[in-house]
Amino acid sequence: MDPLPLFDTNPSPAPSETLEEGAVLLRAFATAAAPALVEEVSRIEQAAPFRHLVTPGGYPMSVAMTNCGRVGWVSDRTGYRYDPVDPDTGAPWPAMPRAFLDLAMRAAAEAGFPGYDPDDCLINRYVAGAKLGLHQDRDENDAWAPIVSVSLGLPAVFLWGGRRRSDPLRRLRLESGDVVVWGGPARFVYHGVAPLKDGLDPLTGAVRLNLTFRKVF
Ligand code: MD3
Ligand code: FE
Repeated sequence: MDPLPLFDTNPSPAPSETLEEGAVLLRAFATAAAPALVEEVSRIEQAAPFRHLVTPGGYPMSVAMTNCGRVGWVSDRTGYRYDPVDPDTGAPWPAMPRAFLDLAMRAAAEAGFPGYDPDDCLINRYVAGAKLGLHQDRDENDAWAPIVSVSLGLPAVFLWGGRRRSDPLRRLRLESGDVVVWGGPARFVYHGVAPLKDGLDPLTGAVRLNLTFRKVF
């Protein structure tokens, strides 16, 4: 009998795939946990409702957002920041659920970033037509720790380029349960999400949810 492959700790059905140095795609890594994660999102939104943040330029984003964790990412006319208080409720953000933390830690470790301890989970909610323009995530002080992204519900086309806005874009279809870990040298690539196509997902209905875990401090 063959020895057990003790070196392979990947519990996902599909092998991991390196997108570029520092960026790892874990197909279906969150599929088993997905119903529990979606359930936690509905609890979080009861305390910290989804809202359309306004950009510094004055336009409401088409993606609705909320957060859980020690801080939350917010945007308003004054700029972008991580805030320990939800400006819409005046209360601290809901605590990060154990199931969120557990999944983010396992995914980060799988991608080569052990001991991940995220401060924020930003939750993005897309309906048909919602999109995220090309941007970099650069409001975090820790520039090496990964951002762990978990897709739930309707599929989306994720766009990512390079460290310059003008770098060519690649397209990647992300489906429910897919996880991408962006760390180290991949941390500052430009990325965005193409307008969501309408559809119905058995878990989320007419919606795509994306969790992005962030190490802020
Ligand atoms: C690559 N969210 O919240 S997740 C965001 O699907 C964001 O909602 C998208 O971009 C979404 O900021 C994309 C994948 C992702 C997230 C953060 C990254 C890729 C990244 C940060 C650096 C590089
Ligand atoms: Fe981003």
